[in-house]
Amino acid sequence: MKPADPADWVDEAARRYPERVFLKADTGRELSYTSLHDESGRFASALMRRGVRAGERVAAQVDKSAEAVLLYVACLRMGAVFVPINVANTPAEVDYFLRDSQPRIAILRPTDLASLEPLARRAQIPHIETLGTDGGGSLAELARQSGTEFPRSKSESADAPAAIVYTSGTTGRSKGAMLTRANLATNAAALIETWRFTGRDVLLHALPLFHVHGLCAAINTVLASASGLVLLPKFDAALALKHLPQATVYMGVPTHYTRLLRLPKLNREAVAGMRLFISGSAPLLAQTHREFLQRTGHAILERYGMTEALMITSNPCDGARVPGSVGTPLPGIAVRVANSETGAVETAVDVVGTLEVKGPNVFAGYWRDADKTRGEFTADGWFKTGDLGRIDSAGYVHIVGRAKDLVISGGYNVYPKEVEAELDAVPGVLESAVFGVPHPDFGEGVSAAVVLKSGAALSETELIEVLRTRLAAYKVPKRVVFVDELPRNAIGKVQKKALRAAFRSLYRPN
Ligand code: MLC
Ligand code: AMP
Repeated sequence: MKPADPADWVDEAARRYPERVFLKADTGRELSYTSLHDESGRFASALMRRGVRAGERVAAQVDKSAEAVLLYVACLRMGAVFVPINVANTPAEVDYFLRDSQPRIAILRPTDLASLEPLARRAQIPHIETLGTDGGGSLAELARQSGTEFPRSKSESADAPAAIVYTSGTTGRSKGAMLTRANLATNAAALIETWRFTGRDVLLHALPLFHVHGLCAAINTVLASASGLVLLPKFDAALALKHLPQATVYMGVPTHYTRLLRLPKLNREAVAGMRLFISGSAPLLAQTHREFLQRTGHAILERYGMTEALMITSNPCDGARVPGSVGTPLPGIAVRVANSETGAVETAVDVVGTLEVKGPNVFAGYWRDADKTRGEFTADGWFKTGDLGRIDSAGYVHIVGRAKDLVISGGYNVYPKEVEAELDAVPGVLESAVFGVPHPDFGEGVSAAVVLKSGAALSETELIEVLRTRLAAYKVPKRVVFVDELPRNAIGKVQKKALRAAFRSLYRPN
């Protein structure tokens, strides 16, 4: 059966289960599927009153709230392209996203209006509105004054983009991944099947809404299965633990699980009503898997995904959840291993190479960057993930590393190139290398080795402070070490492996 278009998820659920609770916020706010239909309709009407039409971009840098979810749902229903922006991004970063995505409207936090409006004006964005939490902001006001019905365009093509999600790249410049309606629809259907979502499920949502984990894997799966959502403003281990009794499913990054494990009250009783714990976005240590099982009786289900391909593989609900493996490809999706040097496809089991993926989950390309898009696909149309892995005899995928120079900190991707460019621009810095080493909380800690120009006197704190004005806080190195020279190989390439080995214990007191 063809999966329903995202525009129909809400109509369908509101028609069949009008009274069912869609969302409960920790503030006590509650939305039934009928209210979701009506309130998202008002947001769609409000956007249309600002001239937004199907296919046009709606950029949003807003705090997580029920209203932020309504805005996203409104975009899905009217065929507008949702462009979420991380709230941690600095004005310099936001400036780039606004100029690059060319939205019809930018929606900002009320507190950011004064600092960001000039940027949005310079980017020639026709409309700028604000959205606060708990009903604040000019867009929420406009929605209140708008009707619940809006003119529906003819059904959108399945290949039309539904969202552009920015992801940094090895070149240092972020690229917008265009996710189509079919990407969203088929991935939600595959996850419902694999994770056995039903209308009786309630997902405890503590992830940000500006990445595919919290937006697509979480919200879309709930919408497409007409299940429920308990929405927390952000991850806080104690708050999450408090709300677990209202939920049946939890999705998180490994840092969520290690932080939950630090709470003495996490035990079998605390998770008595839970059906499933899911982890992704970064490697889950087998040790975390084991500890969680011991404390709660739940084997965390690990899955693997990326912005350009949504969710790709998953361990099963029924069947072996193998610690250290990300499971098998989701229904309709194929994964293969290619030789990292030659690109030749490896057919033998357990051979390590670059993982490639093909299926209806794979994005339509990078926004306004056809060259970059071409470079990420093989000649026979497979998407090159840049992850290194092997497939075992049972068909389970094991990720063993990355071909791409990337640090994953607390589930956020940090591309060293972007951080190095900012470090190298600081007067007094000769050159730098950014790398990741084990970090007890974030999995990997973003770290920098810096060579100063002769005579320059810069401290670690000073460098970190400069970077904080340029980059989102999660990208800023937690530690900067000064070295006389960077380790290089015979052809002059910086040896990150040597840096990782030398500074392996940077965050581990010996
Ligand atoms: C916050 N900080 C981080 C950080 N998150 N630093 C490094 N890495 C991170 N991930 C900074 C804060 O700005 C703050 O800086 C300091 O660290 C301490 O903050 P905190 O209060 O401890 O952080 P917290 O707000 O609790 O955030 C931690 C977190 C969050 C793990 C809850 O990072 C998070 O929600 N991560 C999930 C990311 C995610 O959704 N990824 C999915 C990508 S999609 P200071 O110095 O100002 O105090 C994807 C595809 C897929 O990957 O497969 O899913
Ligand atoms: P992003 O580009 O932010 O969407 O991040 C995608 C990347 O996160 C992938 O290419 C992987 O490197 C990594 N990733 C996602 N899930 C997992 C996982 N379960 N285990 C290891 N790495 C993961």
